[in-house]
Amino acid sequence: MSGEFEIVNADVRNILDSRGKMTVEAEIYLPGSMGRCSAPAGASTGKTEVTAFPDGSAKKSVDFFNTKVKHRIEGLTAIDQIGFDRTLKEIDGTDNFSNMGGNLSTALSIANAKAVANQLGLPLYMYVGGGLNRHIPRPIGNVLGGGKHSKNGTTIQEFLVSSDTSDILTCIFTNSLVHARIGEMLEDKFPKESIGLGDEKAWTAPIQDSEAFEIVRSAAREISSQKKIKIDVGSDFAASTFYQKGKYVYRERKLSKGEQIDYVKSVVKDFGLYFLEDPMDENDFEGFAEITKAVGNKTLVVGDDLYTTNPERVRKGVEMKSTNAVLIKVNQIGTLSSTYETVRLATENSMKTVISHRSGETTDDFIAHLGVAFGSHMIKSGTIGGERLAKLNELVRIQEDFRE
Ligand code: 2PG
Ligand code: MG
Repeated sequence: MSGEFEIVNADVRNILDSRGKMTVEAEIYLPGSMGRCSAPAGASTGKTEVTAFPDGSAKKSVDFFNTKVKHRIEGLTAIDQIGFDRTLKEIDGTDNFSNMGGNLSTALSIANAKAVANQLGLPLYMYVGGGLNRHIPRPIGNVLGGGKHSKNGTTIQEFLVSSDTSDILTCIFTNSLVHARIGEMLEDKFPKESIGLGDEKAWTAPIQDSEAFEIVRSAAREISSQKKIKIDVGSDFAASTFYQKGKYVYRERKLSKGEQIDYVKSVVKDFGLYFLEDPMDENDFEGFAEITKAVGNKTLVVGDDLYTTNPERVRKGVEMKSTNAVLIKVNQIGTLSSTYETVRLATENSMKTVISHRSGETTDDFIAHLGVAFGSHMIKSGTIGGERLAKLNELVRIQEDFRE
């Protein structure tokens, strides 16, 4: 049995991500199959994420692999995913993957799972996730934004939409119609200027946050009434990115913690937000809890930088009732096994999970499979752009399997 799943070769190379920056791609070979995975990279990273690359260098990750990792993982039994991931941690020797880089460990860990799934003749979503109920997550996508994902955009990072239909193709197409409508609205507003796209292909323009909420709501309403599909609106504040010296610093004003909580509550109410990510600084578990208490019955309050897919931090969030949902990004924690532990912990404590892309992506579609395997409530993966649609179109294909 173990022969069939023995790692006979492993390789890593540098490739480019959607921002044109270097990342890593890993390949794990078994006697009769291969698994390949490339890792994405964030721009608005949480402080407690594992290190993406040693000294910020994707090339150093490859060097580390060739000298320290390759000979140690060749010969391992790939079907023991926990053992494989534990070995990666041992080789790295730190608690945040700062020697090999969490992007290398992510690529290796997922490539290993893909190799086994391929050897078993199963899609990745069927192989991963034992004990969790499989479910097709509903796509939510960024249509307008700023923050660290563009220059001179809004202070708030993302304004998102999610069409409330279980048919994935209809959902992602309707989301993209809202994106297109927003483009037209911005063209009308700035007839003499060219309007750009941010890292995730959401529109970016020199507008105020309040105006962005208005634009997204009105575009969503228009498309909703045309298509007769309810469209939910959401936002990722990524509040840590504009939290400075105890204040939330917007372009036009600075808010104290109490004022930020009031402001967040008011936008949730005024714009009927269904999805609300990182409205407070990443260390303010208590501020999150206040917001969840106020709006959590109707709104998904999601922790991203707050939790960084870390089981310890999610445990704290459960105890403090900080949120009712967790954003899941494998490269925040560095391995599939640790990610699974976080998802299981969240699910057992009635927190919903939202699987997510990063702003710098590759065309790898593994998050579509993990979202299904983990029974995630939603998948955040943009609305347009090849690297975003690689995941969303894969979800269209996966849904066909569920219908057979
Ligand atoms: C986020 C992500 C993805 P980044 O904050 O949720 O949208 O951005 O990958 O830059 O952390
Ligand atoms: Mg976020």
